[in-house]
Amino acid sequence: MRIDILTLFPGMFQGPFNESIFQRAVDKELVMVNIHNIRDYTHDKHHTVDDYAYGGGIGMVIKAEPVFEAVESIISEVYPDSDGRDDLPVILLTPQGRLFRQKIAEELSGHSHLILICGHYEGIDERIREHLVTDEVSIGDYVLSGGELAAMVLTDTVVRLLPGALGSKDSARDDSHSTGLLEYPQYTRPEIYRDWPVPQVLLSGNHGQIARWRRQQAILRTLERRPDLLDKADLGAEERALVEKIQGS
Ligand code: 6GU
Repeated sequence: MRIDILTLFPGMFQGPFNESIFQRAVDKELVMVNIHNIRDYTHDKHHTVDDYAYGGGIGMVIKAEPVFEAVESIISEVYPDSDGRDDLPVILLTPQGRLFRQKIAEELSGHSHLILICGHYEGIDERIREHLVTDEVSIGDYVLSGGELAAMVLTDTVVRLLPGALGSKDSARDDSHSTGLLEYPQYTRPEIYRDWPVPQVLLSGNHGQIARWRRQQAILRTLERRPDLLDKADLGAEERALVEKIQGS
């Protein structure tokens, strides 16, 4: 997968992409991430990326030209023989976008190429939204000072889903949210820490019993903390009945 990120603050992407699972995915060539400074696509002496808003008001607006030029130059570099591809997501990170969820990450992880545009200041020229962007994504109902952190969140979430990114010991299968449930509690050695023992069932060696306990814990935990998730969770008839019994009592 190739991910191109357009930003006014390329330095923000230093640290997070050079560690851990993400770096492993880069090393294994599962993903290539290119950070582009929007300022590099300006032509005037002052490298102007923003300007006053027509109609007045406080705050500056990101200009259309450098953003169009950046996206078009990436597309002509990657797809020299065509005008790009109809299915290439060009995603604007903005609090006005659709709410980012695991489902969207799964959908995006199926593409071979993503272009992400980080919004900033008071806004971005509306023609970018209308004629360049194919999707707008927000990572939650709060306001960040820019789309960069949101782009990192999206990139991290998508990259760890790529086959091979997690290594054989880890797995995305039981992740909170991929099952529609929160994850079950985990323990490692020692068996008793202070006077807190590990639940006996986990030491039993009975894999069927352990699997059932974990599933039950995941359901109870979701019921306690995020009951809103249960409506859409993939539960068996017995599990559904258990939840309704607890909810009803
Ligand atoms: Cl994508 N951008 C900004 N600026 N704030 C946000 C956001 C994005 N998602 C949540 N808050």
